Amino acid sequence: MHTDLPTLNRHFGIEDVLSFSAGEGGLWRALITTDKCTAEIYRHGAHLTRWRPDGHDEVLWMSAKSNFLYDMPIRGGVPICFPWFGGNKPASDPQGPSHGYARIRTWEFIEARQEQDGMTLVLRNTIEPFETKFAVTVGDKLKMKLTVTNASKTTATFEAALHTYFTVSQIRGVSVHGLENADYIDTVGGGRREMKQDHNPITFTAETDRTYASTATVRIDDPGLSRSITIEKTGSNSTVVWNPWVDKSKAMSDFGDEEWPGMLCVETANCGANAVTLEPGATHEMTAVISLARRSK
Ligand code: TA6
Repeated sequence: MHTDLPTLNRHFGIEDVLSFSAGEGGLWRALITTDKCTAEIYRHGAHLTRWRPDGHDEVLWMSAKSNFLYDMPIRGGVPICFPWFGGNKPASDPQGPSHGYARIRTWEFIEARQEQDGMTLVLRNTIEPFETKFAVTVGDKLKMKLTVTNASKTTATFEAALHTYFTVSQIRGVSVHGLENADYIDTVGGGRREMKQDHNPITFTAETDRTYASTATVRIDDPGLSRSITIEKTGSNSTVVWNPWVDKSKAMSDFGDEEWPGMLCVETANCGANAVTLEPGATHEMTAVISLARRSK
């Protein structure tokens, strides 16, 4: 583990491309600037907070009220939910945090490399009994890969999500395509209602909190920003769609009361019935590739 920023910069820094510095709250972060994009990723939670491809608006949404504290999650960007999702903590850890430990742990930068499709950073962490790696490639696309290895001598089960917050112009004017006719669990209000999406795309008129059983590519159409965002994935059987709307936004101290119209979460996940069980020594990979296209208003 690098003990100080000068050492980290000597080891991985690339002049005018990749540097490491103290960000919000003094938490260490990598800043990436290439001809294709700018990006920012924190060591805390291996948390990608910004990705803006050249010629586009910022793609990831961040709350102006986010915490940047060593024992709290960052609100926005791409929180890594692991080794459980939401409140699905194991009986052995009844006080475990919402969405598990990965997003409130300090990860370690272990690799930085310039590739054809962008700048790749790799971070690692041990979250017993798992060894985890998070590789993020930022260019004109965003590629994320969560690799989980069962380092124990018995089978182990986990849930995971790349809980991606997207910037949208106005949630009421956005539609989500690719989940038509898919089964989902509606968890608004803490319930669990088994539902099925009809043949229409998803549109938003109230708090929305749904876990879809789907491996499909999803597209967010945002006429207000004249763009669509496509999320392709592998190794993921769940897609979570979330907007907190009015009341839930007010109930979160790290989420501005008026921020909900400008964000939408579409999360690449394995949760609930799609939790992953690994034999000793086995490895699972989940990837998401996010790309943008311009669309007429
Ligand atoms: O992904 C949807 C969800 O599970 C919602 O139920 C809501 O709780 C959201 O995650 C944020 O959770 P957090 O623990 O980050 O406040």
